[in-house]
Amino acid sequence: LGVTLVGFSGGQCRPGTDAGPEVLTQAGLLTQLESDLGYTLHGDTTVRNFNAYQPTVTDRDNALSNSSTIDDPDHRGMKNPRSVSAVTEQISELVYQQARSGRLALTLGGDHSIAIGTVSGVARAIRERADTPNDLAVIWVDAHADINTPETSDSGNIHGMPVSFLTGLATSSTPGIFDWLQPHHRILTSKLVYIALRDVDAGEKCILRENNIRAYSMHDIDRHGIGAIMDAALAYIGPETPIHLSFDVDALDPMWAPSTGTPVRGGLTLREGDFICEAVAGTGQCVGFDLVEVNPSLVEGGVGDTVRAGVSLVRCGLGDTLL
Ligand code: DIR
Ligand code: MN
Ligand code: MN
Ligand code: MN
Repeated sequence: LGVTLVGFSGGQCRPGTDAGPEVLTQAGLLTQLESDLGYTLHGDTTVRNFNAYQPTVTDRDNALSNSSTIDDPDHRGMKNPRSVSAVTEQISELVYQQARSGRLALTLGGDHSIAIGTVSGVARAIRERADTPNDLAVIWVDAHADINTPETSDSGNIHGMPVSFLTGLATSSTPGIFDWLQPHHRILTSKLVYIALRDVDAGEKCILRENNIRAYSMHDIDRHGIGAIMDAALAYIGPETPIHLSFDVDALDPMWAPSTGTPVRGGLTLREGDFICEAVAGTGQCVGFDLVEVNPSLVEGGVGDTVRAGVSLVRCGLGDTLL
């Protein structure tokens, strides 16, 4: 198992998401993966504070700045664009190294912008690996589609844009702002499947429709049940295709996961979330897994419920079985 712990919150506006990996590991998650599930952990099992990470600044705007904090003005409406670009570039390389070695790449976030790094790193590794003939598929479990382009986004928060950069629907050649993303990092829109959507922006709905992207909303789950939805999702992807599961904890109903930046009512039960993870693990095709958007600083009563939910999701995704 290749572990990457990403303390980062620059893809959205609420501080605290950077402490997600800390609270998950303090709850014993990594120890449980070793002792209960029998994994050997590789990678860096200490949390890295990517909020403090300073990008190498080469562009004209920043050459003038002498301050110790990054001068990172908005670009095409994106907030913290240089910081998020530099952090995701580094994550991409770390996750690539793990996936290239044939390890399942587990990343604990951090906000969902970090998936620009995780998915790109895994996609690149899978292209190079001889044991994986097909390109990577991504199952994005989220209340949100995270497929805004900089131009369609109302918020400017990059955690609402990772899928557009990963699919090439958004590109940038501006130095220091996602110009590192190359074709070998990208995934096809035809290999993307959404589950648990219920808060999709108007511009994102157009993008999903125009690109004929496979999406299962909460309505579909209510109508058919999570078992039938997972059967359909996995049949669409096919049995020979490696899968990256990117799980935003806000896919769960706030009853189960209240400590997250953008909770939306009417979400998955914890059992439905666990079932999704178990179903993906059961295919034997899972090569990458992210759990993101756990924010310990948001809820009066503490982060306990959300952490317990997160631990459960990761255990299920890594092959824990009920019996
Ligand atoms: C919204 C919210 N669609 C945006 N996105 C969130 O900012 O682009 N993603 N919260 O997780
Ligand atoms: Mn390959
Ligand atoms: Mn979300
Ligand atoms: Mn998300």
